[in-house]
Amino acid sequence: MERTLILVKPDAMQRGLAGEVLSRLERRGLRIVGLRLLQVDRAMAERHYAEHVGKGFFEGLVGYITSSPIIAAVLEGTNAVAAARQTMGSTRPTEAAPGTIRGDLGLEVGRNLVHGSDSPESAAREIGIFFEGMDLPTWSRNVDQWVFEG
Ligand code: DAT
Ligand code: MG
Repeated sequence: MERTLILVKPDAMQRGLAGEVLSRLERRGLRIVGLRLLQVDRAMAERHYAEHVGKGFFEGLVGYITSSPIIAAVLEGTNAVAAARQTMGSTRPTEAAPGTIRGDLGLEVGRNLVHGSDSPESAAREIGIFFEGMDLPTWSRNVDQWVFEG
């Protein structure tokens, strides 16, 4: 079982698409095990996007991700990282397949609605940033029914 860190980015929040974004991932079969509404500050943005520090689009990216409250979620399921990225679609919405979140709902790379971790290692690092010190619940699978264990 794998976990991934999802962010519902400011454009999705401002357009009233938070439920749509989470719903598509949830309907895929990923379960919510962590959820918060928060406003990211510059320090948190730099930590989260450390791999992009110094790139041409970095300042725009920080300005964007800090521009309104966002939702951070931890989703869990089989191959959660790859499954979420597939449901999100390619980074550039105009290259994302129809049927994906970005392919159906976006146009601009700088307004691409959603973040998803790119590897299990990134997921662990990013969950540590957004859910530091927080207990996440455990679900177990009982045949075809998900059972809450506390
Ligand atoms: P992803 O979000 O698909 O993992 P990424 O990690 O390469 O993509 O980049 C992080 C975010 O930065 C991406 O969602 C949108 C923005 N971004 C990436 N490349 C960009 C570019 N060439 N111009 C503007 N924004 C860009
Ligand atoms: Mg990325």
